[in-house]
Amino acid sequence: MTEVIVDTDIGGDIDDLLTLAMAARSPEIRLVGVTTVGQQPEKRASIARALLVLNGMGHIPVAAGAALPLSGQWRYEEPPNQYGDELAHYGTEAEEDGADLMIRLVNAAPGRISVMAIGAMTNVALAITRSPEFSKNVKEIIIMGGEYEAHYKECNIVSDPEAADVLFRSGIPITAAGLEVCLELACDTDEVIATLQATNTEQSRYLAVLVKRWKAVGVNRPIIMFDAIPLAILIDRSFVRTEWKRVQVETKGEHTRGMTFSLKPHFGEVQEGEPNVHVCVDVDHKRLMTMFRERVLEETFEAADMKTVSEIAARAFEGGEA
Ligand SMILES: [Ca+2]
Repeated sequence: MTEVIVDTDIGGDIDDLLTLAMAARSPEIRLVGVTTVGQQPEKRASIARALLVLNGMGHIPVAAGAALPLSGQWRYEEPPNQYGDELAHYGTEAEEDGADLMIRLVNAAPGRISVMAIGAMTNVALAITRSPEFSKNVKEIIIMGGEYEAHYKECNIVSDPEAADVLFRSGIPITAAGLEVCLELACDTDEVIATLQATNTEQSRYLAVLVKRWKAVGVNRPIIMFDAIPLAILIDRSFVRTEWKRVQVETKGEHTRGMTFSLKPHFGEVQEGEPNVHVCVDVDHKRLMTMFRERVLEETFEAADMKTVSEIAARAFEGGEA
């Protein structure tokens, strides 16, 4: 079974929360840790930990990670919008930060753990630079990040271009879902809230409250489940079709800083350097949205071997990390 660390800026856009909920309800993977990145990472960790506790997974370590990008300054202020004081007591209790938790888990199980990075790549870059063994020991890193069809500063890369650059140069097997393959994963916010309320479980009520808080900030678009694609890849790689490309991150350009770059040759030119990223070029959006609906919104999905939340917890304890 695929063992997964979710590295997330949960509390910002709402898809992180809903994706983590789906990860907790997916028997194909085993969550082994959650790390947070972004402004006020402790509050983000509380949001994640409360969700895990609701799923009987309170023993899974959650660590607050980088509060600042490698450059020392975020592009704009974006404190977690879904946090409420009622979540304060779901503290992380972790003494290590996000990067150190990643390093500890990955280096203790060489070749076994995948990292799903769905925020800025800061924690991942810190893990790579702090531990010489990390890059060799991590199984793979699957990211939501970049834009591979157009010139666009996708949020997870532009938030910390230097960190993304460290990752893309690391030699770690990388799969990337760029912005262009995510946009079809849109769902109506009010319908999501209504469905969660109708489902009326402990988890769905929690999710509904947080989706409402996110909506109240005034995001002028539907929910887009960007971050569900890396999870889908971990559940079943046939969700996507990829192309093996050489990807670099622009860190200096006046107009291009934070863009991902991959040469599209007109005359057979070959880009310098070896391919380093499996870039998603096609995604089965319909199948993914059906899975999201069954597992998170309606909770109608019951895997044969995962009938109750307590069984989910029991499975996780099998790994001995409790
Ligand atoms: Ca995210």
